Amino acid sequence: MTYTPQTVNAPSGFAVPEDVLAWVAEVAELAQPDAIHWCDGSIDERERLYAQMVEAGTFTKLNQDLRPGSYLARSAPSDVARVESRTYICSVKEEDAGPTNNWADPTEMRATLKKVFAGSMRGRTMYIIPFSMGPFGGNISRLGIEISDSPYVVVSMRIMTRMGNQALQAICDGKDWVPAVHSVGYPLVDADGNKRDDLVWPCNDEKYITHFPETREIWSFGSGYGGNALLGKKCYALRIASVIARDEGWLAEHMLVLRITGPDGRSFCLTAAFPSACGKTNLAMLRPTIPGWKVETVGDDIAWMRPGPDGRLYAINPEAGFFGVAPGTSEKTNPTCLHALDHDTIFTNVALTDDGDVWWEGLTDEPPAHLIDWTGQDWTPDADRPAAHPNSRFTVPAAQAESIAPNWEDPAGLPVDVILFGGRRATNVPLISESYSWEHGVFVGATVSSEQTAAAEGSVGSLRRDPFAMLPFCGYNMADYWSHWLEMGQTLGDKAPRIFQVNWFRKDADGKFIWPGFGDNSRPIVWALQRIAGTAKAVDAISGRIPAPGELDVDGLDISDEALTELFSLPPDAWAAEADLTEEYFAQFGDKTPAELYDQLKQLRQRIADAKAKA
Ligand code: GTP
Ligand code: SPV
Ligand code: MN
Repeated sequence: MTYTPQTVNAPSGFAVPEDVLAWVAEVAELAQPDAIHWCDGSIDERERLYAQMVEAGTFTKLNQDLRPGSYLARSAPSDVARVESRTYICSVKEEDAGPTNNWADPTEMRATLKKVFAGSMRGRTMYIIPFSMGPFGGNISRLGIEISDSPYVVVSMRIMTRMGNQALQAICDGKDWVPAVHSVGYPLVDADGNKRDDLVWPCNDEKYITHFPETREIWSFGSGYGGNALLGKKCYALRIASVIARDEGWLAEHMLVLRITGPDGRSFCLTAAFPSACGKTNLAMLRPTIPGWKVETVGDDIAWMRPGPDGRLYAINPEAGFFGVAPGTSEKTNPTCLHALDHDTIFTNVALTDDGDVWWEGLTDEPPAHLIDWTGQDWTPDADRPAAHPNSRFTVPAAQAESIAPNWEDPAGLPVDVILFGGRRATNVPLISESYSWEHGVFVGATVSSEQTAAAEGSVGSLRRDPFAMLPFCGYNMADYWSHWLEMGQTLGDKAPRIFQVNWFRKDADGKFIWPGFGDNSRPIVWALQRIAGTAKAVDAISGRIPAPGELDVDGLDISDEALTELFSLPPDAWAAEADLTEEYFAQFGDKTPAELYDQLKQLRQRIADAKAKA
């Protein structure tokens, strides 16, 4: 097939800009699809794709009495999470990607991509997916177009972004857009015209998730899963957007956004950066166990934040849906989330019950007697493997959460009062601790470590540095990113949000979580808000300011004094060892590491020395 800007099947009624048509034609010429479909975002279109995927075996229609409008997809066992080892930042200069990213020379990567994309869509339909990250209007939201040969990506993007005609119209009106090209890399016809059957989850063993920060382009090959394939999410809203944000003076962050209101009616906007599978979705839908407090959800994974006309920092959720971790979600841990999944949800890699419903580890105390596991095999409770993949997920419209904030789609965003940084730490890091200053907060963010989860390939449980929970998502040199955060503090001045560090995951000697977590996470958060309101007391400690004795509300909580003490214990020797590791960590960024962070390290060491002297 030969494609030109005139023959890419552009929808009538839209004055599609020449550059869009030329780009679509160029990708079509390269990938050689059988057909091109421009997605309008309609329900008709969605229903056609759902039916087509059921027919192809990609989707299993769930019991429509139990889960109306809901489907189950099982991915290939080799395609279940983000592949950080195959994720590249292709900046012109290697130092602009920095030591924490995989760098590839842009010219070489373009040549590689040309090779793998050549004919990669043969026998398939190429979908043109116009989308907006963020609600239409305002000066924080931005547009994109994803080209993909995966109908699973189309229907997922319809939930996760504002996808379809309204986004295309905004692009026709001349708004800036980011191009993103995706192929599962499994053509159905080879160069000689030989056909092969499709797979239920087509993908390729060779994967490339590539970003070109200077030209703001995304190319992804070989995976159909999550952040590898829904290119509006991590690729655009974090990796490319973090670069745009640096250039334009705003922040693109791996953060949930929520509004929390106290008994006196005062509301606060809170954002929180936790690494993947460390509790953002759960906190975003928190049901406080402290009476009189209420949480409303704005976003569960990404925040775009920009200084507003009054000099405060305003946050939007650029997404329209939740792509959340299923295992562990239950009536006890996150009822709000569970209820959102009652209908119109796409489940990926969870288990199927005999009555056509879904199940995952942690959903119920007792597993059902029989299931079809995420690989499609029979499963019984005596099996020595999980029924749902540890990174199995749901894709659900954000509006389906009963906790959704009434103003969650305000394009102007919400003014942020408080920022939390956290991770999974069995030791050392206290339940909550207040930063001494913005610079100290940036130091805390820059030194976050967390135990690795199943959200990416790698060894689950091992401790790794994950600064600002952005390790896999920062589109440029991490040390330059820290400098950008320090500059933002200068811009915001005394209107800057206050920064706290939290850790829900401290364990006792038996390896059990000390803190009950979930709804009770409202307790340290309320202390933080009372600090901002000036009504709670703190004491200076190694990590920052921690609640003065009796200041953390543990009313009605069954927790011993020893456990509480343990949650805030800050062993100076362990902290000294961490400080040494931090110095080594900073050293790998050479002279890019901001002097302010070395100054903070010095102050930390002073506090450690003071604590030792006192002991
Ligand atoms: P991504 O979508 O990968 O960015 O993850 P996330 O940060 O949104 O993580 P999520 O809220 O889905 O939580 C992941 C896992 O952590 C789930 O299995 C939760 O049950 C568990 N979890 C969340 N909050 C808590 C908590 O307060 N305590 C404990 N012990 N576990 C928690
Ligand atoms: C994460 O890994 O942080 C996610 C899931 O939110 S994915 O979209 O696959 O990146
Ligand atoms: Mn995430």
